[in-house]
Amino acid sequence: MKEDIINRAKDVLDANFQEGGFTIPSKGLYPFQWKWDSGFIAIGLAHYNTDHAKKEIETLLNAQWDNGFIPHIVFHTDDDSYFPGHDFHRSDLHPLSSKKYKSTGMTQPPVTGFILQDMLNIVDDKEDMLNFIEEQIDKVYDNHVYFYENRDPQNEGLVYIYHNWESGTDNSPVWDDIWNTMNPPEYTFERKDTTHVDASQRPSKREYDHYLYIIDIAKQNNYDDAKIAELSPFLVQDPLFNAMLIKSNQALIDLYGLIGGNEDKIKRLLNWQSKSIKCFNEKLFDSELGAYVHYDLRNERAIRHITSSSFSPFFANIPNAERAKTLVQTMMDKFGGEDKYLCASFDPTDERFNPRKYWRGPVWINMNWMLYIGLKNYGFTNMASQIRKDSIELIERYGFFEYFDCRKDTGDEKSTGYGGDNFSWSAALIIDLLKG
Ligand code: 2M8
Repeated sequence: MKEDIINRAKDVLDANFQEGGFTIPSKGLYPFQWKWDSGFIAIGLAHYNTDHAKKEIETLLNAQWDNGFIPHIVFHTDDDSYFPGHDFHRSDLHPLSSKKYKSTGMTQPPVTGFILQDMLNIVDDKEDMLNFIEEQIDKVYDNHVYFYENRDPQNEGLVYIYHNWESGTDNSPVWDDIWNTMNPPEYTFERKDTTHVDASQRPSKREYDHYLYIIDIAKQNNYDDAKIAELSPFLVQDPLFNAMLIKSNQALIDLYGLIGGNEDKIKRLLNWQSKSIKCFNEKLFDSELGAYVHYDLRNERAIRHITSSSFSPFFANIPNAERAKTLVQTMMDKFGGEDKYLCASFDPTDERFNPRKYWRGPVWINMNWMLYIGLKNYGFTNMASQIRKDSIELIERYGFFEYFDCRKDTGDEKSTGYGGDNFSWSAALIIDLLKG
């Protein structure tokens, strides 16, 4: 059974691998290279095709801008089956954007640091991988410099995102609080996602109006970070994004240590690290909810809802032992129970929860993978095993879908997985969970 899933997962990844040396997340729905997808995909590939794993990271980092920024989508090909495409995003407006690759002008969670470290841990030929890492690591470091220098206007050690697409958790109910502060124009455009996936599983047209409007503001200012910090109606310190930055900081410290030299970089990383962890704990923990939450920097207030991102600090070793216990208790109370698969992406007890709609409730394999590792490292073995088991069961039951209903009994015999099928990171991370 285990070997069968691994082989099927490899088939999914191989079918999604493109001539240009990168893997699309899912045929039809997502026809380009996405930043954090590529990272997760490289982990799966590292288990059986090191060359492809390296290529995946190389092609992503090749699209880096001269200011260290790494975009969230790299448009390697002209494909009009996705909206909004490069002609809407117009990365060329930024003076330091890549001249070679068209991309978006926004980013995604900074996974690349910890991905390089994971790749090294997975492969047999450590020397070869360490050479590869040595070639690439400064690009990842420069990306962290970009974040700390441009995305932290109050110099707190916490970086902001200026668009919900930067979070990766696109239509999380958390963003509803921000949409309530905005009134964007009605855009006329042709949705492409809903030709691939039923509209009930995707964001609404009105949500897309908000998404496009924020991009328009950034474009009017040529994607200038200082202007965005001043003007964007969306400016959020996201626990998931910052946890990934902290996890990647640590990976860079460890990897530079292995490579040798680079004392200045290590020192700088260590400074960021202690400041970031301290502020993360002071600012983003909500003791009444017993969980980490998002902070709306534009409107200076916490967004008090629990999501799977609330638990992401486990992954980056952020909570102390006592707080970790509180956090796991919250997870059990709100997201756990015999009738549910772990871990819903949004609090199932919250009225905004929707079990089948994208990031408003469904289980996602990348979040489960991260929570599994975090909980295991903290010694919460039962909870970690449960997450691993549930992830495998979901894939066995439904296939390599993008997301899944967390209810074990949906009352509907015809229920399936949701979103895109043959979804790359679901395949890649199941390989890692099964081999790990
Ligand atoms: C989803 O996001 C894209 C926009 O970036 C979309 O809906 O068109 C998200 O789930 C995101 O986290 C993911 O990276 C991307 C590709 O899988 O799809």
